Amino acid sequence: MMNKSGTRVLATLMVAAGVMLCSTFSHAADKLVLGFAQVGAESEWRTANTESIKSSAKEAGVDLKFSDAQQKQENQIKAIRSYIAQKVDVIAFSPVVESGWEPVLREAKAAKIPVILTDRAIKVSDDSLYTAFIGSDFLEEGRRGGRWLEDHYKGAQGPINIAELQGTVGSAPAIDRHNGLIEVIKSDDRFKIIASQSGDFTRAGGKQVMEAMLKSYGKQIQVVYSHNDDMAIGAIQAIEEAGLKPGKDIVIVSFDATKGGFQAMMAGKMNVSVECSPLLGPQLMETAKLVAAGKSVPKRIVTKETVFPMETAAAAFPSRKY
Ligand code: GYE
Repeated sequence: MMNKSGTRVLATLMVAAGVMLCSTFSHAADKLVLGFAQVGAESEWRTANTESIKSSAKEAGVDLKFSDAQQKQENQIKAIRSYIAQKVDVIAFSPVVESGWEPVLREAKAAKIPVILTDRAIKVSDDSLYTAFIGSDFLEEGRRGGRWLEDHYKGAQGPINIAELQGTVGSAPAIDRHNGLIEVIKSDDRFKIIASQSGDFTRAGGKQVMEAMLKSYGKQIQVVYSHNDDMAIGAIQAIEEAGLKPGKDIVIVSFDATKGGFQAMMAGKMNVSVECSPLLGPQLMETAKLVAAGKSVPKRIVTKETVFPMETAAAAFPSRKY
């Protein structure tokens, strides 16, 4: 038998449960609002990444607010601030560079808006400034490029001169694809990086830097280690215009494995492309929904990837999605 106060407690509990149910239901009826601050449209990889985010938001019924920072950190910071002002449910962004994010992320935290990083990592002293990071392991990608070189030049005599086309200065993929290569070749003194410069991940940048490097080093260059396919494609043009054969006179190692990269490999002009998947949209939507519902998610979600040497390109090409 329940006494009077017991009945009151039960009634209070039922009301509370009712309120909780109502708020859960009304929340579920609302669309999740996700503010996404994209880097730009600098490469084929990036275009595929944007497309993946937009189409998976639509499929997942997420209200996506999207902005393009034209490869400028200040624009990305502005976009994040505007998402905070609009009180979106979740903010996601692909940080153009690694450093300089603490102030704006502290603002998001103060506004209790969870932040998910996609594609590129950041350097912050306080890890609680973001909830999760979904993307590739660029250091491992760099090692894969380095290991392919070790394999390709097994038993060959040195020196093997490398010209490096770096991605955007200060960006996680540029830093880590460089460091991954160094890690593998540092114990093999045949390999020498004789030139290294940024082409900002663009085709035009790759072509321009390659032209200058060919002028300074000419036939001394045996390998081009390009941080993405777009710059490699630009470099291939410069090499051909200089009367040399890319893929033969100069070995081309690249990253992303986009359709453009595959076409270059099938034409025999690019020797290998280390895969980096831009198809992060579905995982982002899934994670954003969990985070908005207060569920815990893994801090680090690593993308699955492989390596495509040119001999494998024709067979793999038909099933490539970007
Ligand atoms: O490799 C490059 C793009 O962050 C992984 O950015 C991405 C890189 C990608 O511009 O093509």
